[in-house]
Amino acid sequence: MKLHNKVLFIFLFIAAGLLLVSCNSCQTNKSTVQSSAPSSDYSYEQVSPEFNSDSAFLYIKTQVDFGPRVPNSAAHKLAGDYLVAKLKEFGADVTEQKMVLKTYDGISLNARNIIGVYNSESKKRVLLFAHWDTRPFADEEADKSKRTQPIPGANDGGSGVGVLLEIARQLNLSPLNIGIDIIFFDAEDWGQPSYESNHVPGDWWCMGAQYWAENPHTPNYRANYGILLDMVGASNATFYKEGYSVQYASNITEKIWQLGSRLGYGSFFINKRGGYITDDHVPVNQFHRAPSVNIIHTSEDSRHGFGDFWHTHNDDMSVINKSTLKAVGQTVMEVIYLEE
Ligand code: AHN
Ligand code: ZN
Repeated sequence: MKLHNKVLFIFLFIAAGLLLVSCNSCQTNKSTVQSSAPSSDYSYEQVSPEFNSDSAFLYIKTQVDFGPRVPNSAAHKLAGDYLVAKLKEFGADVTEQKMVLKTYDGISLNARNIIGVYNSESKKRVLLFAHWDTRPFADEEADKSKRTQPIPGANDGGSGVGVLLEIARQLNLSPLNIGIDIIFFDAEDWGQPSYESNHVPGDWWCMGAQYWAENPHTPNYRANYGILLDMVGASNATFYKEGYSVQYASNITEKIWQLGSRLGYGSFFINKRGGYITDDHVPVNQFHRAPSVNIIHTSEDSRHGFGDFWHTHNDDMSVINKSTLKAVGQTVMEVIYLEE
């Protein structure tokens, strides 16, 4: 080998070496948990695609912009049509249950449960659900004159739906082989207002979920498990292991809380028991449609345990926080993408 060929050879050898080193370094931040996430388990590698909290935020804002989604109102009709259109856009087979439900005060509600199905043929199924209606009365308002007006329902109603719409978008981009059913239940929030003194006996909360649990969209519907998202968008939200969730679905409850921590969201998923909360997962559990977990924000800093803005006019977009949406959305996605 001539001298200048030798120099060229050595040069190429060094250049190739440098290229290798730079390629290795550009891969170091791939597929590990985000470095911004506090206290994450760095040995855990996320399998699910990235949940986009900007997208979830926008889906909440769009719902809120319709106005309060109270059954029988124009805003309710428009918001319902929007949810059907989005689920279709994201590749789900959409069916609707339209039914008339009687309230504690004898009003007939034109209610709709909105159901998006992925892989209807699959036997292994996961049910993801949230309520999409908003409370017709701000009964937790301090000012009595404001209590009879409906709430914006950004967190209570909007947040669970917004997170599930973003999961639907991701399911369309990165399809799973298992079956996924997304249900937006109506008429959850029509419980008798706390300012009324004459208590009317009956189950006035969760009426859409009760209807579906008794009359599922497919006969003998069963899912391996279910996850309910209720009030999952507020800043510094805390999620405790809710009573019925532990009673009916302890394994999946443990799995969700463990994965939440491993992904770096341990400040949201608190490893402690919470109270029993009447919510849409109760009829779903009681009728054995799916052992179901409720991810619901509770805190000790308010009178009722659901945060100061709960069932008030303050439940608007200003309470919604993208870090919370990300924590919940990514954790739920991790649970379902691990099923593959
Ligand atoms: C009760 O207050 C009995 N259950 C809470 C369920 C709920 C209302 N979730 C949102 N709004
Ligand atoms: Zn509510």
